Amino acid sequence: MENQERKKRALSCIQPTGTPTLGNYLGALRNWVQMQEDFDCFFAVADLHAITVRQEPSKLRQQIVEMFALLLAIGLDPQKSLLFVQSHVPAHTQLSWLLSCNTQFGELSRMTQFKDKSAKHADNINLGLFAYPTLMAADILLYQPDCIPVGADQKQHCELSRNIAERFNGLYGNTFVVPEPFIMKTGARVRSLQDPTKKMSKSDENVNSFISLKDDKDTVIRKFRRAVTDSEAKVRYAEGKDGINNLMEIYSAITGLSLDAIEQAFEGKGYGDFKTAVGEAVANELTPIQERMNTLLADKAQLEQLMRDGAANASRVAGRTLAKAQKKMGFVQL
Ligand code: ATP
Ligand code: LTN
Repeated sequence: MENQERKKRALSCIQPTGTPTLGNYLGALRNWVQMQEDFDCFFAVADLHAITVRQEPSKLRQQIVEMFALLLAIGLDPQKSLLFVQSHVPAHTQLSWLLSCNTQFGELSRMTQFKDKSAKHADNINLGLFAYPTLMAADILLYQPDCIPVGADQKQHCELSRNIAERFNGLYGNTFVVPEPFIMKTGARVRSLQDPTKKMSKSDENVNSFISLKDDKDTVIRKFRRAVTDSEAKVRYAEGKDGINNLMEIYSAITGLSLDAIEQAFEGKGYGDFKTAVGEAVANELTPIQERMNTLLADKAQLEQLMRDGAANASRVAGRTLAKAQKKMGFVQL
């Protein structure tokens, strides 16, 4: 309707590489659930991005299904948000080629994730790893979103997507909405429990450094109890207390309490009590998600149907943008 304001559109994706961590949940996934109330949302499992590093096919297949189930289990509702798997919508790879020809080698060389991953996988620095940001730009621009909710580490890729969109619009005429990255504050950067100067990452070799969304209650509490802290033994947020700051931020993100309120609540108590409280709060948040996930995974036919519906709806939107970009660049439309 003309006088009814169009809801702003949001899009984000998550890679099905390993089991997501508490970092992925607080930094990305949980915000998506809140956003679906106010935005017209598109969320995808970025399986094509996952193969920029070597994946075992049978494991990848399972992780894609599990990640899709997780999106549903955390509370994303297919009636409110469009949920799909990236590889089910061929327009992503098609647009990515058009965008590749409008992206400079120098720009891609500056991406810190490319540098990090090249160092980490020195035996497989493939073209896909280098071109990753152009595929990500295609994921985004196909759906003409206004904003991209992501963790802080994806800001550089989002900026590049904006630059690509602006350049394309400038060269060929207005084609893409230029989206804003949307970085949530609390829990925006959850850190490793073993080395709080690093981000919590599911690909860390030390399993005690991260909370997997599949960890059971005892494991969650045990990992928090082992978290690296400092020797002050005082629950307060301050410079140089990275470990405690991280635990306070996690606790705040889960309970909604402010950092001040947490300091007050744990006044005079040691780190042991605090770590147990954080562990319990996190475990209580994760248990119902794990239960829903198990129910969903038990009905593969229903999951596949939801994937099919998502792919069909996403393809309609993406196909329109792809056709527009092809036409503007001079391809012959049949
Ligand atoms: P990998 O360990 O394989 O590099 P990852 O754990 O960093 O992966 P991604 O799949 O790259 O996770 O990220 C999915 C989303 O989760 C992104 O939006 C990212 O910004 C966010 N995210 C990942 N790790 C964290 C973290 N520690 N804190 C907050 N957000 C995070
Ligand atoms: N690169 C992102 C995942 C990703 C994404 C996207 C995020 C792929 N395509 C589009 C937002 C929008 C990551 O590694 N977290």
